[in-house]
Amino acid sequence: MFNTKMSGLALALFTSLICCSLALKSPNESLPNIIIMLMDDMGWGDLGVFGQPSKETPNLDAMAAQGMLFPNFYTANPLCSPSRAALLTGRLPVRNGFYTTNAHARNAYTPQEIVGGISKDEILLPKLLKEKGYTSKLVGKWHLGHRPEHLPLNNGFDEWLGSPNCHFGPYNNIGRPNIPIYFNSEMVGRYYEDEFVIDGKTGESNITMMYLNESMEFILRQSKAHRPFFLYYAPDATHAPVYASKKFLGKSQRGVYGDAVMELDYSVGVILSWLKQLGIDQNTFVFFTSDNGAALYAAKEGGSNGPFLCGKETTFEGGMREPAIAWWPGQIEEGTVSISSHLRNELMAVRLGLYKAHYWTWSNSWQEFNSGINFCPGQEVINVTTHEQRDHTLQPLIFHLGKDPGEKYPIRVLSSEYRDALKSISPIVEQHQKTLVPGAPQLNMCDLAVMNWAPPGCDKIGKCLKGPQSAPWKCEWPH
Ligand SMILES: [Ca+2]
Repeated sequence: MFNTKMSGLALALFTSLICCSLALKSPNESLPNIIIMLMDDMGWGDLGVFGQPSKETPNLDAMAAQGMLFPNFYTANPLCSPSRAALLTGRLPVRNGFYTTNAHARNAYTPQEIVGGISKDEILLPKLLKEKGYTSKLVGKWHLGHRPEHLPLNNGFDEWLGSPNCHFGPYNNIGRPNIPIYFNSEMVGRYYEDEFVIDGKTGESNITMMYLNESMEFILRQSKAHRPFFLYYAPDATHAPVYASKKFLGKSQRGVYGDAVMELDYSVGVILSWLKQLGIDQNTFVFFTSDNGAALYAAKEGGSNGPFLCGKETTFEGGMREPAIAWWPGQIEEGTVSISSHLRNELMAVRLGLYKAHYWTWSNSWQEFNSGINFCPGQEVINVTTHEQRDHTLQPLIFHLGKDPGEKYPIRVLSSEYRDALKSISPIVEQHQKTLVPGAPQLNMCDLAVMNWAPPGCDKIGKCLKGPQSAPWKCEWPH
């Protein structure tokens, strides 16, 4: 929500780890490969290592045992596009333009009709790495805009297999086109068609396996060529409509969502084994996380945020705190846990040490809530999970996340603990507000003419469609 703001913690961590490592190495030593595994809508509570009772993530649990677990890791934003834009730019969505000014504190992203996308003025991680000689590949969902200038190969990546938008559908290709799948700079098909089918009834799809094979082929090719690589592995099977391949369907205790988690866990295991088999594990930094918390409103198609309040689309812990594991044999000590205090500040909420202050609260509107959309099912907390945007800026709600990770018991305003916490947090908020230079908002305008009617390469496979005339309007973001 303040989806206009957030922390660049994710990228700051990667950058500090990687830059330190680069600085420590002599010029003769090869540069470390980098793999960021970004899950879609997977929650903190979906991993066995964080207590998921079904214990269906043995590979991620082993990865944590061999590496470093981050129980306090935050995304930049509780929604796909702004979170991913922040990850790749290292800048808050309000700075990199992934927000809207059409209404106050709304969640905005890049559906097919969005006109904007990642600004040409932003510097993305693969662009920085290219200067060091890296080859970069995206496997999976992009979500930083789907018009040609916004696509991955025009923003620092060398290769891509995946889609520019969420795999919503199927559509009829008349009022709305099915989302294309790209191979590098040209489309090779559309979701729900040919080999990219997702069976709406069973949830069966081979796409996660396709992404795994593509990732392994890329790693092998770079390894053989002795070229440093950056693999941004961003499969989207845990985003509704969730899907899994036949081998995994029905195997979990948690329905198709759990099957998708099992398949992704399997894929992570295969990739880590592949690195070992190729003898490059000691020279590859792997970081696993998710773009936002589990979508509780998706009911059985959504995951778990463990003990945390609410989920995707909210700035409560369930929306912002993500599962995270760093793995780099020989560099990161086995079985370590990082609980270092960190700072995350934005207009809606700020965390400092164990204290979190909410300056605004909102789950979703009464209108939406009454129509059955609930971002906090079973977790209504009076004056906290509010259904109107409630302004607490004069007297923020403060929680102690150590004693109260579920954000259910605000600290009494008249207590010395409250006064002390606020005294520490206020200067940080002031500093943030004083230094904030908002980017031009990219998520304000929509237009049906910009949808994926005729992406590059459509003529070669007979998949070009005819769209309507341009008729832009101000996008509406309901929550
Ligand atoms: Ca997401």
